[in-house]
Amino acid sequence: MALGTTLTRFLIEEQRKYPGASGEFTSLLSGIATAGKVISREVNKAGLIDILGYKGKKNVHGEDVQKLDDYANAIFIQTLCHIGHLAGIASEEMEDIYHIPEDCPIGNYVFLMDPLDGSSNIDVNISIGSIFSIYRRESKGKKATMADFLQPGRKLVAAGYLIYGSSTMLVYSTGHGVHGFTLDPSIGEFILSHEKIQTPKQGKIYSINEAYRSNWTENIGAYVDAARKENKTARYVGSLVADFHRNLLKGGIFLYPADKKNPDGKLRLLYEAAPLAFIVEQAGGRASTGKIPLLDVIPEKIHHRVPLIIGSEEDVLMAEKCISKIDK
Ligand code: P6P
Repeated sequence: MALGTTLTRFLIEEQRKYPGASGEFTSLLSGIATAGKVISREVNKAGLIDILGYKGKKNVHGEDVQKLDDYANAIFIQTLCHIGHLAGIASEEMEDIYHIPEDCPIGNYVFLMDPLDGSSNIDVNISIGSIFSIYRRESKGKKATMADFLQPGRKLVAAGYLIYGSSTMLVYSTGHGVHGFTLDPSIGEFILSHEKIQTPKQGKIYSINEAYRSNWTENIGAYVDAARKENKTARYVGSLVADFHRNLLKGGIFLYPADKKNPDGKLRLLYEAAPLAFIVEQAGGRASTGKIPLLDVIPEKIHHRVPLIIGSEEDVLMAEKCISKIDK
């Protein structure tokens, strides 16, 4: 049986297409793939070893930290800090910037991640994911500065996610389309399975936690009622990467609006919303806060939260129209 196109081969062929390419992305994305394989192995045996259960620690947002969150965070740092293309790392699981150690070469990029999103689903065997972003650094000194991280999504040079589900997939874009690779665990290689992903312009799925309806501060309810009238079906996993990935492939819309409890929304701009917005725009979809394009939001702090409406272009436009109608 033919091997198919491995991630390594695809990266090399992509690099050849752009003569100016320095190979930095090739080694960064290879490092991300390696971290993904290690995390996939642990996630897939999480029920068998004592890696579950709360570590008794809370993350910067006051949420209980599952051991696997910490583990995934550490694996990405260990895998990427030696590559020599990063000046710093920021993570949903870390309060401050992680500066590349003195004994590692410093590079021109910064890496941001949600190392294991949806981790509350780990012990009930629901798909979870890692989300990542890469920006070119703006500062010139030896150490990365906060300004290197507080960049709008419009300035992303690469972004993507790993989804640990019925199979483990790596989906990423460097601004030249979205490509998906499925891990073949028998050979430990990511194989190209979804080249040039384009998301349908309209979908049949809307994805939102309707339990919060009475708390929504925008009139998202008007959109949900419109979606029901269009006979859309509701699907909500409660794991952002799982909901996003299904909608990316099949079409649909995911909404996590602001509410009275989370006036800025729950999801993080830098670690979740911006990278997925970059991916969805590259796939022909749309992402916004409901008011402005998501990629234009200027981060004020590294744990900046933002409302997120993302998915098929026509569905997101419809949601924005419903919201703006009530505003006028
Ligand atoms: P709720 C998981 O904790 C997460 O950050 C996302 O993966 C998911 O989409 C969202 O929260 C679910 O939040 O409030 O509906 O349980």
